[in-house]
Amino acid sequence: MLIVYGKEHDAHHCLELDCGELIRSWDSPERAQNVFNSLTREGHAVVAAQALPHEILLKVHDADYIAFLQDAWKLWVEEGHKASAAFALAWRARSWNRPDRVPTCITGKLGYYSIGVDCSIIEHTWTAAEAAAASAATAASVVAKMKGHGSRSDTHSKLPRAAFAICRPPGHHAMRNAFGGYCYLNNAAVAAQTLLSSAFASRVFVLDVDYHHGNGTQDIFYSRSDVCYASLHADPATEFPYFSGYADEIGEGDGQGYTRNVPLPPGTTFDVWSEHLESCFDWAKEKNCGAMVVSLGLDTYIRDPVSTFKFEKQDYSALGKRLRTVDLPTVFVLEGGYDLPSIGENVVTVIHGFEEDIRCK
Ligand code: Q9C
Ligand code: ZN
Repeated sequence: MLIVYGKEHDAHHCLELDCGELIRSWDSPERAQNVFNSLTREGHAVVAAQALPHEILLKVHDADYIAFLQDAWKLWVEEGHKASAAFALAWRARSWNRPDRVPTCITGKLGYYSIGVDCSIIEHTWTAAEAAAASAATAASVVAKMKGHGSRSDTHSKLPRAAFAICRPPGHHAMRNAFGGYCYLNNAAVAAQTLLSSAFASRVFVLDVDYHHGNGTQDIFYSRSDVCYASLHADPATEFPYFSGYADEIGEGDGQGYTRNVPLPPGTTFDVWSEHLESCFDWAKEKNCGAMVVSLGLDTYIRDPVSTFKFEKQDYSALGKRLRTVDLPTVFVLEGGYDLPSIGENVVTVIHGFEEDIRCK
């Protein structure tokens, strides 16, 4: 499978407030390096990302939010802050509702444009986030341009019509106008929008298999019917992002019925999870999507340090196989997954499950 990767993520490793302690973020550069090493060791070809088309970015994020991300580090330094990570200090409470008031100082803006303190902004955050989104856009463009009959496969190479973007920082928690959950730009949304804007598909299925609910992807497409968003994840009553991902969130306006949430209890195994995955496929089938974007988080793994789900190694092969039978042109986008010894291997297992019948011949 064609892999898209950019090294620019390396310089982004921010601080995170985790269980009351300030730590180096679980989202480390080694995560993406491991995925890159595992995929290249298996012989998958790698291309560099092309420049990110900002007209695509501005279809999924607000212009003032993008300007904030680009300027945040400069403002932090200009205001005389010495700390190496820019953190917010306050957020609007529920009854404190003045969205028209945008703070002019950086600490105020950080609260206005974020969802929490589990990540921060450092000097190279924008560069890394832009490169990750560019990788997602490039992977989507590649899939849209692949040769082959109809929409299904590249008949020349016999490989499925698919590409994999090694995105870091991840994206699915990034909302239209807020960062958080290690995410700044929503890479999966950029991929979906690229498939739509290139007129490759008129509706895209975004399937989110990360351990956490993709509140950002849901937010961006909540009132649109050209994207179907389905997510299986840990129950937000007890897990990040806490305020989004309940089963009764189904979309609104034109988007009503185009969002599906499956919250699952701590300790969920693949057997139980995959039954609910089937229900997501049944749900999506009627909607006539022309392409699929998979938000691939590996934090469902039993040894993942931030999660409670109990996926085993072979489950990732079964997942890959099942994704293939959906039979849609597919863009994979890397989301979470924090167990360094396994993340690369588990990604490879998904991809090889997806390509299995071809690779065995
Ligand atoms: N004690 C993604 O997987 N909190 N983001 C973890 C664990 C933040 C995860 C704290 C979870 C965000 C893309
Ligand atoms: Zn996650």
